[in-house]
Amino acid sequence: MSAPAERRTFRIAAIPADGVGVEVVAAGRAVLDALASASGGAFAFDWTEFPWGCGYYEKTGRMMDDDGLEALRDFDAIYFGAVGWPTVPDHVSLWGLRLRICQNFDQWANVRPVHFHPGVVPPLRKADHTELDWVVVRENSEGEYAGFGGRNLAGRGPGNEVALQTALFTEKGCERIMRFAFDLARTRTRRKVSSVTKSNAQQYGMVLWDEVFARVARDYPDVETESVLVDAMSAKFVLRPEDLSVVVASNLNADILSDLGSALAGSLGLAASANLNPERRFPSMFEPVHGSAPDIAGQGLANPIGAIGSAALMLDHLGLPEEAERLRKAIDATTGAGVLTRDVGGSATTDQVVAGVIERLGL
Ligand code: GGG
Repeated sequence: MSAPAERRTFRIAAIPADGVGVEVVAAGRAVLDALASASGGAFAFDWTEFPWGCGYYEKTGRMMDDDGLEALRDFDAIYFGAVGWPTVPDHVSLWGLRLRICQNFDQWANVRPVHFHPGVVPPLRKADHTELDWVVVRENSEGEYAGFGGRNLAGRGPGNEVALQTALFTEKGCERIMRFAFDLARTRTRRKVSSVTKSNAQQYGMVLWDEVFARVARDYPDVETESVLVDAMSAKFVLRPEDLSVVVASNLNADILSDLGSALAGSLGLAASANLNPERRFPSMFEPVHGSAPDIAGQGLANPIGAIGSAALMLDHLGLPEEAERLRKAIDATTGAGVLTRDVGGSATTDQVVAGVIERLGL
């Protein structure tokens, strides 16, 4: 039987990488394939899996192939698991794979939604916290993760070593992530952008960030704004979550805040993310916020909701918003029915959550 004329086949690169990354990428693929096979041939996924990660490093001395970026370049999207394993130094695994892809493909906007999930009782929920619905927008190409610095610069010996880690802030880099955050705020019920820095102590890059934020804000008079120091914002996340909508921050600050946000929503295992190249010159990458969790890897205990939520973000990106919405509803119906993994107080296995989501897709 031939496929319908308008059938769209999306070429997706899957990189499960390490630990629970393998389990949650398999989970997300199973859900996406179920959606595709129920689409009556309207769309399909053509998966290519890459074996990169710490196991690959141990065999070859490389986290990914030297020509790996070339191999990825023409995919419609990348679906990523998690990177890191105790046998490889974390900075080697992170820079050798995840950051290499993010930076070379100019995935400068890392979008990390944080919200309550039905059925999940968050650790600090207060009676008056009726809402927790944010998007953390992380500058993903420069800042503290620009990769500039060095060690032992003055030739000092052991015990006297000196290390320098330089953060890079460019006016263009700040401006594009802020415009992205403001445009996103305009699509949300609460039109507000909170900018986060430590500009009282870091007087160069983060003061530039503040100045660009004030300038860009003038182009969005319909959007409420605030500038908050990162220490105060950490407290605000806990004490006044209902007062936030879009939070824009540098690479390091947003990395930390989005983990805090996911923990406040119940677990890191729930959190989805998209590393976007908004110009679409390069493929974007979709991955759960969590890492490889060596302590539970391979036991069927990983929470796949973050990875499945990332698959929904990928569907949005591929131009399938109705399918993305259908998937988000199925995720909510699954957690709402109490099909929960151990990290959020349940006893379901990864596979049981996947089966629960597929069952609730309404196919
Ligand atoms: N799936 C996300 C992941 O593997 N994270 C590992 C990690 O250490 N990430 C640091 C970062 O987000 O920059």
